[in-house]
Amino acid sequence: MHVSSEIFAEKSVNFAELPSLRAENFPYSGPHPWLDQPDAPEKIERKVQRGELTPAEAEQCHYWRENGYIILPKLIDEHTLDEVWRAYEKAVETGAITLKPELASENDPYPGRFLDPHQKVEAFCKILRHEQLLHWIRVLMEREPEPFQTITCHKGSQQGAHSDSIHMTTYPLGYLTAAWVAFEDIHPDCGPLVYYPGSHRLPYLFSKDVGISEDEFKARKYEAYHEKYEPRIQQMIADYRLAPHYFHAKKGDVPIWHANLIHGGSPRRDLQLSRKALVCHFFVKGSCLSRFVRVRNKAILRDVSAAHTGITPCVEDPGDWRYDRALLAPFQGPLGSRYSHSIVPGGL
Ligand SMILES: O=C(O)CCC(=O)C(=O)O
Ligand SMILES: [Fe+2]
Repeated sequence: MHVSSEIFAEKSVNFAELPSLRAENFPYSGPHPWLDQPDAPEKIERKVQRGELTPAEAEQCHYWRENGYIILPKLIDEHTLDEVWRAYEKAVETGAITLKPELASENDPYPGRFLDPHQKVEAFCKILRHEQLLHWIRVLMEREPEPFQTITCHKGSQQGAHSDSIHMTTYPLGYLTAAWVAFEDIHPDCGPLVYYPGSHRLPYLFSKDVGISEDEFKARKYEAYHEKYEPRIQQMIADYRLAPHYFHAKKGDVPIWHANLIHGGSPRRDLQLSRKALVCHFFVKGSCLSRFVRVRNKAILRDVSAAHTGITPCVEDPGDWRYDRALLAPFQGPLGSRYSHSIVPGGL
């Protein structure tokens, strides 16, 4: 499949002139991802007629448009999963990776999550660059995926419901996808991933919308999100009567979700049950990613700046993997409310 890597925002941004990478400093810019646009159903059918999509892919595209996720049963084979997890456990044993306890209670037998294990255990790249997985993201985004983050877990995260766009925002908006890989059969009591079909069609909600200023984020970090953002998401779930779905996966099943799908980790009803999984986050070439942008992604910033303005990037020092403080602030502001389509309360 041919997909373009060119910078594609409709409006250029001079990164060097922005006071910070927050959405209120950005122009509103499309294009919205093709499956979020009003003519997507016709476009899907045209692609089938031209042989660019198989009927099965077209069905998944319609499903994505409607629900904000797709599920790919048994996408990753057992052998690969076992080999990758063994390599991960070995890195833990040898001390290459140290897992924090993140105990849910005293009798919680499992360690906490680990960010970016693929940087320590190369085997994870077999999944992060899995050809079929990348193919599906190309289908959904019409763009070349750019893997940038992984998270492993032995147990349910119990993470509050959220849209990934609050933590990882792309410019233009909507070009983030997440793939969640089940490394074992998922028991209903282990705290499965919970998601709200159709919630991706609601307006994006950013920090400013919920009253989190740059200073507050610097001072309070995630406390501010627990206190101000997560209750607003719960309110949206109630207002729009969104129904929770639980991902009772079989080993090797992979859901991919939309940048704005509301999801989280449901409560662990039985703490003795594990939930071995890997989350992979992608954006696409030609877009830029704010928040948790690491120095390696400066190349993208540089491309965007150079293409549009000829200005050098606002951060330096390639090869340094520290979080870049200048890029930590989330986008916020009017992008969400101007998003192309929304849903009616109770209309799902
Ligand atoms: O694994 C989970 O429970 C949630 C993970 C998640 O929300 C994410 O990585 O974006
Ligand atoms: Fe998430």
